[in-house]
Parts: sequence; C-alpha cells; structure tokens
Amino acid sequence: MLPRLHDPIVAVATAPGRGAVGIVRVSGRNLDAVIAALCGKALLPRHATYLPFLDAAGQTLDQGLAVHFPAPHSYTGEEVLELQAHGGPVVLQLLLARCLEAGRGIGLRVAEPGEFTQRAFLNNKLDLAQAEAVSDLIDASTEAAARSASRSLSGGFSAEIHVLRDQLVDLRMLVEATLDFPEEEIDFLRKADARGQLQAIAAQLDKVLARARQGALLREGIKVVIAGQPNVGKSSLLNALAGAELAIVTPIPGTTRDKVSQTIQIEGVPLHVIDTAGIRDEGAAHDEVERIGIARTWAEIAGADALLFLHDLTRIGEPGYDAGDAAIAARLPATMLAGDRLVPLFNKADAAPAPVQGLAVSAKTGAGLDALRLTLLQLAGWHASPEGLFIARTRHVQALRQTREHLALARAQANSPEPALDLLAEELRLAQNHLGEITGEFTPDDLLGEIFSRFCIGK
Ligand SMILES: Nc1nc2c(ncn2[C@@H]2O[C@H](COP(=O)(O)OP(=O)(O)OP(=O)(O)O)[C@@H](O)[C@H]2O)c(=O)[nH]1
Ligand SMILES: [Mg+2]
Repeated sequence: MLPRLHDPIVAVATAPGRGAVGIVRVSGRNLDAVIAALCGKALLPRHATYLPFLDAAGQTLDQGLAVHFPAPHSYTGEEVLELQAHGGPVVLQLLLARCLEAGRGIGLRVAEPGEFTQRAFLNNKLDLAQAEAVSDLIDASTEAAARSASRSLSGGFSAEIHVLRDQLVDLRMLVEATLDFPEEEIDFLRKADARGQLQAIAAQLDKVLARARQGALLREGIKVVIAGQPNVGKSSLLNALAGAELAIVTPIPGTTRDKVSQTIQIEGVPLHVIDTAGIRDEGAAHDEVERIGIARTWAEIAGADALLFLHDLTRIGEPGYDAGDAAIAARLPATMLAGDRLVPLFNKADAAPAPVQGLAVSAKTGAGLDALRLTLLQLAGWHASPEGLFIARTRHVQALRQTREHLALARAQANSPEPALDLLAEELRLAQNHLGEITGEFTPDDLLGEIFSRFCIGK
C-alpha cells in the first residue's frame, strides 16, 4: 500500500447494499477536472451544493449534494470531494466509474481498505492510536466499546501517552547532557532527583497500562468455553446466557456435535461463549461425528481464556458419572489448571441440592446466572466502570509492557551504587521508542500497512 501514497483515490464510503444515502469520496490533488466532469462547475469550499451528477455525455446520473474540501482542511488532509447520492449499489458504482474515468488524467484509482484514514495519519490529522480508534468505533459491538473508541478518537488515550513521553524526554535530555560531564554524574542523579522522576513515570505508566488493559478487553473481549460430559446442560446454559434458543437441547446425550458460539455482553464487555460437544471416552461416543465433535471440544479448550467445566448435580455420586468428570479433569491443560481460568460450575440446581463449595446454577430457571456473570467479569479482569475509559488494542498493551520493562531496567541502573549513565540513557531511549509505537512515531511501515489493511474500504 505504501509505495502509492500520492495517487488520488476514490471509493464508495458507505456500506454496501441499499440505503437512503450513499457517499462516493475522492481524495488527492488537482481534483478540478473530476469536479467539473461530475458537477459541471466549480464548488464553493465546504458548502453543500445540490446538483445533478453528470455522465460523460452530460446526462444526469443522479442528483445529490456535492461538497469540496480544499487541502488541508479535510479528513485526509488532502483535497477531498464528497458526492452524496442515492444509496443504491448501481448508482454508486456508476458514480465511482465516472469519477475514475474523469480522473484518468491525474491517475485516480480505487482506494484500498483504510487508505483514507492512512492519509489522515500521514498528514498528521490523526496519530496512529486515533486512526485505530476510527476502525474500532466502526467495529464496536457494545455501547461501552463505542464510547471508549470515541474517546480514543478525540485523543484521550494519545494525550496520556504524550504526557508520559514528555516526561521521558525531559529526563533523557538531562541524562544525555550530563553524559558529557562525567565528573558530575553522581551529583546529577541526586540533584535532578532522577530516581524520583523515574519512579513517578513508572507509577504513571502503570495506571495507563491498567486502563489500556480494560480498553483492550472492551474491544477484544474474552473467549469462554463451556465443556463437560454429555447431557449436563451445556447447550441449555449457552441459551440461557444468550437469552435465545441457539443450540439444540434434548435429553439425549451427545446432542451437540459441532461447536455453537455466540457473543454476549456483560457490562459492555464482549464474551465469546462457545458451547461444545459433551466429552465422553471414545468407546462410548456413538459415531464418527461425535468423535470429531469431541476432538473439537479439546481444541476449543486449548484456546480458551476461561473454561466453564459444567457438572450435573443430579448425577454427582453416580460412579460412572464421577469417573467421567475425573477423566476430563485429568486431561485439562496444565495452564488452565494453574491460572484461575477454570470455573467449576454445577448445573440443575433446581433439581438437586447445591454443593457446599462452588458455583451452582440452573440453566432451566436462570438461578445463579447473575453470580456466574460476575465471576466471568472478574475472571476477565474487568473492574473499571466504562466511564472515562479509552479503547485500546493488544498491540498497545504490549507496547506499554515493553516500555515498563525498559523503565525497570533504567531504574535498576539509577539505583545501583555506581550508575552507568550511558546505559541509563539507552534504556530511556528504548522506553520512549516503545511508547512511540502506540502513537505511530516509531512504527515500522509493514505494521502500518497491516493495521490499515484491516479497515473497511472507503474509510
Ligand atoms: N432440571 C434441569 N434440567 C436441565 C437443566 N439444564 C439442562 N437440563 C436438561 O438436561 C438435558 C440436556 O441438556 P442439554 O443442554 O442438551 O445438555 P448438553 O450438555 O448440551 O448435552 P450434549 O450436547 O449432549 O453434550 C435436557 O433434557 C435439558 O432440558 C437445568 O438447569 N435443570
Ligand atoms: Mg449440547
């Protein structure tokens, strides 16, 4: 995508399909010919003009609003033309084709996904975290995610990163200036309170990191797998959590073969819940289909952020049943057991006494589901209220963690009996670079391409 940064580009900016209004957007330089061809005249900057859009023969293709944004006051920072037409796929394709034809002289081509926003980034209209927030806002699956994305888009997240960066830069300048006067090294650390400054930056970073983790959770959610023996009520539980009859429920063990997944939201956090085929040993499985289903269950468990290991209260104590649970427990991945990602859950509490320990629910009556939802939120690490949150990505969280590592090394250096200022300076530089990855100051080109290519076309 990067080599063709200066071509003028055009795309349909609205979603495919039929709608009341559809928008074709052109961005580039020297758009006069395109404007004249489509609109028949020059346009007053940033004014909506109602006019017929013309084809090559001067016939009306459609009528609508045209807006011309001369550079640099536009979304992309380039000259932009927006045609707001009727939102039919054929009309919009005709307008798009006409723009391409009229723009042949200036090399106009169809935009790639995210290319408009990429230009806004390259023209300093947005930093990278804000550009990503544009995409996250469009993709937001919950209100909380949308509000947080909007906050990131207006620069809430970037502002916090800039504060940290400025503090780091100040400290770096001090350290690097002192490098030239080695005899004053030790004195400098004391006078400038470098240790105190470092500690303050690290404390601030921890706060930002905690909020970014919450933001990433809002965007990405967690994957929750429901597993257990056949007939314990896994599909019933998925349906109860989703509030819809998604998976087939019958008294016949081995009903579910393929996984069934649904994203539900709890306090705005998306949880991707997956119902799986009941696990029993190979010999007991009815047929090849069920055996494949069970293999898939194990694959899902391996990739789960949280596992709901479901038990049937009406059958606990039956030797065959208990052996079945023990066999599953023995095969669970060690990582699942070590972390607190495993939730033992006891179903059918309406039909049998609840256990002394552990969470009891009834998929049938809904009893205990609120407690389960709370447990899942806790397990996801959710504790902030969505107010004041900004959206973030795993990429941001990783960059912040790397920043923290280098800060820790810098602090170790500063606290050692004979601090090496050159090493300290180097750690501060690395910490700053990792911060810069978030806003796009230090982001490799291939990563940029990767980020923007995941946008939708026309954005
Ligand atoms: N009394 C009672 N019955 C339940 C409850 N949950 C599920 N059942 C019944 O248990 C049986 C099995 O339910 P499913 O949800 O199909 O169980 P499953 O674990 O998905 O079963 P497989 O797909 O075969 O592995 C059905 O007859 C349900 O009506 C519950 O909370 N209470
Ligand atoms: Mg089932």
